[in-house]
Amino acid sequence: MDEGRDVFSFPVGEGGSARSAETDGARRKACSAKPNEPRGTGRRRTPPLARFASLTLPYREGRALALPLAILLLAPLPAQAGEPVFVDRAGDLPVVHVYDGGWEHFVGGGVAVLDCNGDEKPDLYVAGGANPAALLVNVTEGPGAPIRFVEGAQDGALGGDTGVTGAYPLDVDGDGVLDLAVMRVGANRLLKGGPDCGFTDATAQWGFDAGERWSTAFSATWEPGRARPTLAIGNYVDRSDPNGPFEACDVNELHRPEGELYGAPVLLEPGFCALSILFSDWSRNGRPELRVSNDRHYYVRGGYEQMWRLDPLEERVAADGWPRISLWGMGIASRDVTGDGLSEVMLTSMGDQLMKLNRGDGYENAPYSIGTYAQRPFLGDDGRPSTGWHAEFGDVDNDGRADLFIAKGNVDQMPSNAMKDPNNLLMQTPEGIFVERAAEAGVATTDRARGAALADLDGDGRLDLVVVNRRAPLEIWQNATPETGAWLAVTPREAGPNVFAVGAFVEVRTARGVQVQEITVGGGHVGGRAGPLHFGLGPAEAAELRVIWPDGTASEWVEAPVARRFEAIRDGETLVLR
Ligand SMILES: [Ca+2]
Ligand SMILES: [Ca+2]
Ligand SMILES: [Ca+2]
Ligand SMILES: [Ca+2]
Repeated sequence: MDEGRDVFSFPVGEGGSARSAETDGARRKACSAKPNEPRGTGRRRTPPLARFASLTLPYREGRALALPLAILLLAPLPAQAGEPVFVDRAGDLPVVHVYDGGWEHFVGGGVAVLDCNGDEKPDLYVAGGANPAALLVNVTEGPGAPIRFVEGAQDGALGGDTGVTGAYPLDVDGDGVLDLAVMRVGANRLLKGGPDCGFTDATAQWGFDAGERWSTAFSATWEPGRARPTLAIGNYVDRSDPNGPFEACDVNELHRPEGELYGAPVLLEPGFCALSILFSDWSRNGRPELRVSNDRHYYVRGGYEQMWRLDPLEERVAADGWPRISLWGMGIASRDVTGDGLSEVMLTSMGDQLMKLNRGDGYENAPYSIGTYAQRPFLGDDGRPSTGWHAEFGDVDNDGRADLFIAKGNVDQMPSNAMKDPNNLLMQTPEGIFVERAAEAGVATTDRARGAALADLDGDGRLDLVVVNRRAPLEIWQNATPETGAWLAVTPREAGPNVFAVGAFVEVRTARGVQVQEITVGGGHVGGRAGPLHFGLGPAEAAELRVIWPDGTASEWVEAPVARRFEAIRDGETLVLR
């Protein structure tokens, strides 16, 4: 494979039309078209739900609210207190960090956010592709002070590692210190976290089969009774396939612990060129499943979005609520948006970015009017379809409603898609509609964005933003939104081995209702975040919270401090907050 060859620019026969996500049988048929056959007429199909005048949003306590969406959309959007504003802090970085490299780094470019020195300031481990990965240690003076980083030590296991596509923080060995799972083109690594952001390579010590594949996705869950998390690795194209790269997707891997070590990986077959995977208890039945989002660009035909059950290990099929859909899957975000406690998913792709509403036993496409499809650049005169990568929900203005960031950018020089493709900051309105505010907020940059993260880097209660770009410098944005609402940031902890309670659901209750977030490891685009769950609380002056632990036990509701970051430690049926 020539590194310089733009294998992403094969003729797609779109005629400039939007590459809409698949929604029904008629459109699924297009999946089986040869790559150079025209797909569709170039006209947007209305997603099925948008044909209806109202969207029924399930609410807590079994109440249903019929929302006259069409009427709401005709009315002017209500004034939002505190429009989002971000301040550019990239110029203060100690290094100019760029994700770069040939074909194998057209994808990837993730960032892991974790506090690696215990000072409660989130630090960054940023993939570099052909460039060395960077460890950036947060030295911001305090809440509201300009966000500052220094370079972390590049000795030891970090060692200026190249070939890194991304990384995820998690505590593999249950010692209460976050470790790193590093995804690479070639052997992956498990790095054990130590004091002062020191990491040691524990790949062999933990018996982990590092492989030699092109890894682009990761997720982890704790299966009952196990001493270590079960790790899943998503792999992209099989570089050793002489008939590749098209229709040459590699298999994915499930690494189950045997005692305190990992056994040989179980291969998840078929693989369809995964670019994001996520363990989530999406149906809230206590049994997390593995969602795999796959890139149709390389599987070309026959592939689809996958969902694996763990026990027994098997794929969901159409007969149990899993119709086959195909998209150019790049990233997964997960959050309950409708208020029923079930997490929606946001799947990034080329053209339409697809939000799927969770109905408990399956999903349906969100109506087009929800505002998250973001299929073309909203700025400039390039009308070609967008390319979406990392997606993340976070309440940027703390009004109590999750907003959505999507990193956008051309694969490299793909002529079918926009070259100047601004990132999206989609702010959720009280009606549950998302409206574009990236330009107003100052974050609508048009470099080839890949990974990203929303995290409160200065501890002021407002989520800041990190964006990793291919062939352009890392961006740091400090949230300076005025008049934001109340907030809290909570880190649940319990006795090991699953110290950080991955798989727990945290509920926060105010006068306005209950919000829920699941603690997950995975998703995004080759990057994730560990640390407090951030809840915006709007006008609330008081809040209660409870934790539904991974074993299904629900704690009592306890009064939660507002405007504070704290731990919620499991103590029998209650919580100790500190
Ligand atoms: Ca730190
Ligand atoms: Ca650890
Ligand atoms: Ca919000
Ligand atoms: Ca902040």
